[in-house]
Amino acid sequence: MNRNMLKTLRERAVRVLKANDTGAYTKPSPGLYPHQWNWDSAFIAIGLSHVDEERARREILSLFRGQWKNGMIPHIIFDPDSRGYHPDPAYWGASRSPMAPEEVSTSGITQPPMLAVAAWAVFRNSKDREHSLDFLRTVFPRLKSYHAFLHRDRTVGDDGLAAIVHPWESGLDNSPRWDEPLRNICMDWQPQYQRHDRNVVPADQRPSDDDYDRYSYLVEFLRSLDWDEERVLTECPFLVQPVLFNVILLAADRCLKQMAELLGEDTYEIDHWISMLERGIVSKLWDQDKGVYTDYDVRGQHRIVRNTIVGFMPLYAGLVEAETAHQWAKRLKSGGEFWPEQGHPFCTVSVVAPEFDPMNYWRGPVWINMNWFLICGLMDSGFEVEARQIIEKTLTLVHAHGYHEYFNPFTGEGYGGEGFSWTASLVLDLIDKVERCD
Ligand code: 2M8
Repeated sequence: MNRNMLKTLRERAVRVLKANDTGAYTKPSPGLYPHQWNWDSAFIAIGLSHVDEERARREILSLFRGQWKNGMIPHIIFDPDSRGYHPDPAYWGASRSPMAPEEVSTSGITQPPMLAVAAWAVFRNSKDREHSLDFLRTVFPRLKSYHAFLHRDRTVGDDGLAAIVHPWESGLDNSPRWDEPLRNICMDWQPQYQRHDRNVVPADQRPSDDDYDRYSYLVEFLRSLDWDEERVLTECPFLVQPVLFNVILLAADRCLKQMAELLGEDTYEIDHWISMLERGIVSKLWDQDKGVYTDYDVRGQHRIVRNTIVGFMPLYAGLVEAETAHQWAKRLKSGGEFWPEQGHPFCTVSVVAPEFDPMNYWRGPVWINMNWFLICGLMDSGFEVEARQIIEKTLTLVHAHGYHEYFNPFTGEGYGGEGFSWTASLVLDLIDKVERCD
């Protein structure tokens, strides 16, 4: 990749992040997402660590403003001055829970726990050793309490896997993986709400009305339980153990363990979480017939078999044997399923799957964070050449089409929110990876 291109990409990425910066945290894309999101801030901090480490630390610290007394870090912390997002704080009614923080308004659910991964990356990329060690000392107990919440309040049975209670907790909201568990919800009432997202983004790029009815119904249902986690787990009609969420939790547990070792903290509990999760993912989510990983629908009591990019995500946590990793690397590259000929890697849903839609949100388009997970996984598994090729393709896509939320895998056209923060921040991280390889 030529230096000028990398320079331009870096400058533009920094500009996007500055434009979305509120000082304490960065909005994902202020028009569409005018508040702070959990895993967005984690991705953002990873990118910021390459340009401004103090600001990267602040991005992470800002998320703890919203931490609940049971350890949960909510998926949204609301900006009191921003309107025009559904569901708003009143609709969530999070304050009905005695666990919710008093000073800020938040949602009542969480998101994939990328935070410890980000905190560890920020620490490792830091040049200011003293401040970054102080930072680790501050975040460690809070992160541990977040992970304890997930391992304690979000596990069902004894398989060690964390369960989610809303598709928004998966981060891949309208993925075809949730179609069936969502349709199986019997809605006892019609939720009352108004969508705002389609004032900003065309309808064919966003979830359907039926999806939104079910998302909103679930929020109303969980609100009616006053967000009592015990009741949430036993009564919520949507309960799923997702591959990606658990793979991220495992990677994050491992980062937490490294922090503990560095700080001289006991690792007994974390070691237990790690071994339970490793076993749970491999024994429950591996689909021998399909040769990929699947999610598990706890309410329906069966695996969710859909042909999406998520099936390959255990590469990110190094859970895949060399032979399988080799086959996957080949499958991802050839056959046009996830990487169309003349097009851009990776489709979030296989091109041959009936649900594939190149324009609609999590139902086909390329997302930079999904590419990033696979790039990291390929690199860690020794597939440097393949990883490098995907980095180049990803950076070329953003260079040609801009910092969009997601992209058409055939044409590269950008969709969704404009000036999207995690696209910008992960571009910064990919540039760093390229420069390290050179
Ligand atoms: C999208 O989700 C939010 C709800 O959380 C929405 O559609 O309103 C998802 O892509 C999610 O993964 C992301 O964190 C969020 C903000 O970028 O937007």
